[in-house]
Amino acid sequence: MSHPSSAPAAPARQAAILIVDDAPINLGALHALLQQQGYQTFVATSAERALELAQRVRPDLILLDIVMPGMDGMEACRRLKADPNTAAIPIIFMSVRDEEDDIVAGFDLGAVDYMPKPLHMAEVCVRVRARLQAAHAGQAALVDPLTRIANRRHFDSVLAKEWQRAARNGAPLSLIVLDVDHFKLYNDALGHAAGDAALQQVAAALQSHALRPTDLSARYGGEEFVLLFAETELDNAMRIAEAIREHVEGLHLPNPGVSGSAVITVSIGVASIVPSQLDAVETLFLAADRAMYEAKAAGRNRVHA
Ligand code: GH3
Ligand code: MG
Ligand code: MG
Ligand code: MG
Repeated sequence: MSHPSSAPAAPARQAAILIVDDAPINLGALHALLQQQGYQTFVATSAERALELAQRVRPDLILLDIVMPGMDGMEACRRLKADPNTAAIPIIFMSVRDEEDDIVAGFDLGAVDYMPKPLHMAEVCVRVRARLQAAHAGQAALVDPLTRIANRRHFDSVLAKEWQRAARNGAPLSLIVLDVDHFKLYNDALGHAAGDAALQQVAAALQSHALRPTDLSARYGGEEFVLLFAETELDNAMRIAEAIREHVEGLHLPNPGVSGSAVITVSIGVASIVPSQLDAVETLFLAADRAMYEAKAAGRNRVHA
């Protein structure tokens, strides 16, 4: 697909839609319609093939037929929702079986919508657009608008899940809590806009050290950030924390509010725990937070555990 070079702004990324139906005539009609609407489309004529494609292309939306030979759409939905890589993809069921029971079962499995067949193409367009917008808004609710990394709400929900998972697996969970040093003085000297820009740079530095898909960096509030590492021992987390501390210092963002040739630095607390059923999830956070305050008290621009 080509875009006219005179376009005023870069076009938003096309949403990718996976269409799953064993009847080629339905598949063809939906494919033509959605392509014409400007979506990137992928098609599968079986649930097995759909699962494979969903893994590979991570579509933004799946239109899923229910009655298919082999695995049916209900089972495909169950498997998509059970896999963390595909669980968040919204699914719209399509079926001639429009009895109430099927609709309820579909929603129970985590589908976001249900379109009875025969499909009306104008209605398909409206529903697809509505679901993509809702998913986009849902994503936005998890992101800090200034730094574009995860917000506190998202972090808290991931921490709760990772805590449970680590408790089941007997694996260590590590947490970094990071606070920008003398940031009030930076704001006072250079203004709030410069402060915002500095926070964006610190967030980008932090995120560049969250390398594995399960590592999560987040802005916890103000000038405080957190980084969560599953299956990570304390000494590894300490190494990463030290690399982040050096990285931020190396940004050389002068802080004229502090005497001398001071630059923006961060104080970092690190904690690691193998969760048990007896501990509360707050334990880990409190330990990292305490270590961060020790780093402050010891002179800032350092890592404590
Ligand atoms: P310390 O080294 O002890 O952490 O000192 P500090 O000045 O960083 O700590 P303090 O808690 O006194 O001040 C935090 C400052 O961070 C005050 C606040 O204006 C600033 N801040 C918090 N959120 C934002 C933001 O979103 N943008 C900007 N520009 N400043 C922020
Ligand atoms: Mg069918
Ligand atoms: Mg603070
Ligand atoms: Mg601070």
